[in-house]
Amino acid sequence: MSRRGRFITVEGGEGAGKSSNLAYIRQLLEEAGKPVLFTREPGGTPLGEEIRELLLGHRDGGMAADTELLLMFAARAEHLARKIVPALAAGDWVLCDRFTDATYAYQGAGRGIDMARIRTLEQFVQGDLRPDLTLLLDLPVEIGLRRAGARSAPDRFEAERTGFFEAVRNGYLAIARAEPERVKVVDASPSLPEVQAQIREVIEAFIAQEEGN
Ligand code: Z5A
Repeated sequence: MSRRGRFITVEGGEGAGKSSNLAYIRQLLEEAGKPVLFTREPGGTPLGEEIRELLLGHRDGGMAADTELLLMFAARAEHLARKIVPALAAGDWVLCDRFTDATYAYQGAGRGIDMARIRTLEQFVQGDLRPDLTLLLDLPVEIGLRRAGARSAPDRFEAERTGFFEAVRNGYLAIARAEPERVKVVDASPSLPEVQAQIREVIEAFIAQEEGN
């Protein structure tokens, strides 16, 4: 595939402040003259948003872990085919709220699904496509849960126990340790302006590096 745009993803656990910071990242990219397509997972397309409803719904008994995994990748296949790949090919920069790192963190580290099975699905659905840059908003679980609790009623994921979120956080940090070039860890525990100062530094460095290439 010809890839003229860049693919940036934002990840983090509960209450990490993704929503609060995505608009800021978009603004930084647009100020630098990059055409930005903003999207999210699970979701991003009409069918993907329907799958999101199934995944986040408050339904008795939830769903089997494998069902959840396959629905995440079903939504992703649709998202890639209809939105992400065409946008990148057209030269847009795609800014995505969560992507496959979330599957490794939530379904892999959190639910205990074998990482090798996730890797197989990743390769099947994405081929060689991976994000160019990932910002991981990291903070201690108890601070995140306090922030999220103050925000709204919990969805099916948010109602999980603390141990689950500790595993998710560790899963994300393991990815960051394994791929330090792609995954930049932002300390999301200080005030919003302090978090944004770190984000600005990461985004400016990435743009400078891409423009140098
Ligand atoms: N999921 C999955 O399991 N597997 C996958 O492959 C994918 C997803 C792609 C939905 O995601 C769920 O899907 C998610 C993982 C799963 N489940 N969970 N949990 P989502 O991204 O839509 O859901 P979310 O995690 O709830 O994201 P969010 O809405 O962006 O929330 P947030 O990161 O917690 O951000 P926030 O709303 O901006 O911040 C929370 C509160 O903290 C809010 O009141 C802010 O005003 C406050 N805040 C933010 N920053 C600060 C600072 N710096 N100081 C003080 N207060 C702050």
